Amino acid sequence: MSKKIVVIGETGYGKTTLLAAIKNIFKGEFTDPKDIENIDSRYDVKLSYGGEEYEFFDFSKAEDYAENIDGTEICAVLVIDSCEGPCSSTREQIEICIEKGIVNFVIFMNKWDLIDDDYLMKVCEGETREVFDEEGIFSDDVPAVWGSAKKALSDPNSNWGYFITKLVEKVLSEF
Ligand SMILES: Nc1nc2c(ncn2[C@@H]2O[C@H](COP(=O)(O)OP(=O)(O)OP(=O)(O)O)[C@@H](O)[C@H]2O)c(=O)[nH]1
Ligand SMILES: [Mg+2]
Repeated sequence: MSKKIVVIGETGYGKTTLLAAIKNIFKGEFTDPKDIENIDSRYDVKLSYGGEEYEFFDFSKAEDYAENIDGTEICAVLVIDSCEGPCSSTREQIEICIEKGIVNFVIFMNKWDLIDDDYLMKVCEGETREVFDEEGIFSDDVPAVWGSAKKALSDPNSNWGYFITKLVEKVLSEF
């Protein structure tokens, strides 16, 4: 049976772009094939890794969270736009995941390409961790990976692609 992973995050933070990059780098397939250029479309990605099948679900629409998360997911990847930081929907989405029984989270600090100063990235990551702590998830246990989904999508063989590999391997190996 496939292991399931949900990708959550505020609209425009880069969930669908991240899934497109993952699909490319891990030579996965779309369970619902759509034009890769059309990043507004909702699609899910399936890939094989280490003899296991994994399915990633893109929950771009708020109502999807409650309906489609059933707690069997091995983890939720929270995509943060590092220029914006966590927002009210971030908290709401984390709460829904917890209510549904998801216990593992990974933070993807996206849009690193737009931020020159690592200090600002650290501040943004810290603000995101605070939300987890306030929701009762000990944030020291939540891995965070910095990267750029957009850069990784356009240049998968670059360091940007490597950060996506790191993110996915963390997700697949830890949970
Ligand atoms: N500069 C930059 N832009 C990015 C990055 N990732 C995504 N974007 C852009 O951000 C915009 C939103 O990306 P999407 O992947 O559609 O975001 P989403 O989270 O799926 O949004 P919804 O489906 O509306 O919830 C697009 O214009 C992307 O090209 C990144 O790493 N860097
Ligand atoms: Mg989307």
